[in-house]
Amino acid sequence: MTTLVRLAGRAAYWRRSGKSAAPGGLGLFTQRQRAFQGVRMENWSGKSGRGALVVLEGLDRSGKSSQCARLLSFLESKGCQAEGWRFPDRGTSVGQMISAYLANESQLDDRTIHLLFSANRWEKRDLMESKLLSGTTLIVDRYSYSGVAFSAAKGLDLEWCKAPEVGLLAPDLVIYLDVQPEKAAERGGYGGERYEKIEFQKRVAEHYHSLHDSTWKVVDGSLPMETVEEQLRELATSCIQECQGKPLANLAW
Ligand code: NYM
Ligand code: MG
Repeated sequence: MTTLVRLAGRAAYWRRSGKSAAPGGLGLFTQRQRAFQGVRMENWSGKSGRGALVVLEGLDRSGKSSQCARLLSFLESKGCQAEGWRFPDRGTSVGQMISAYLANESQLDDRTIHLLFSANRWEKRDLMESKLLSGTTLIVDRYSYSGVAFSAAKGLDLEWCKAPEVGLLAPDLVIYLDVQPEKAAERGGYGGERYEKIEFQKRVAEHYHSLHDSTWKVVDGSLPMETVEEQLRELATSCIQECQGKPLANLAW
């Protein structure tokens, strides 16, 4: 009962903005899941179409990385050409500066680190575009929305935070894994990096909420892992099929 009340509360939270958010959008799952078992995958290799840009967002320890990995292996097992990406990409020289900052090994001004996170996406933009155009679906763990939500949670102006993201590729699908900050904090490995504090994560959640629009799919990340995984499979499958024939777009907020 308590759980039901809490879930209803979370759904209402995402609907309240009047932008028709998504938990309700997943209401048809039981029925559609059955149809999904038999989905035909022959159109997935992207020979004629482009890949989809699928982004997972959420608080630290909301389960994004595990779900990205699960989704990727599912897609690959179905013959879909797909790659897993994440931001920050700590493998570049910009990414190494970000990584040192997150590990509290260096100090940077709030605006400077914000722009580095953005630059880290810009340095990958062309490669992302060519992968997508050649038919590869990208499953991306964090994107511009993390950039804005985390920096705005420090008190930076929201519009200022959005500006450097304009012109990056627009995702075909944004999935938000909704987990309450207190729940996320109970999960293993929490607290090791800068930003992993409950009060801060609450502010990040508020900014995610103000950023989301009706295209986002909000999935309850506190459900069992397999349930979340199933929902993500269906969302990604539909997205990959629906984006065929649609041109790539730029992020415009
Ligand atoms: N983060 C991530 C930002 O502050 N801005 C960004 O643009 C991105 C992509 O970095 N706490 C924050 C969110 C996380 C941290 O991400 C590292 P991860 O997914 O824990 O490696
Ligand atoms: Mg983290």
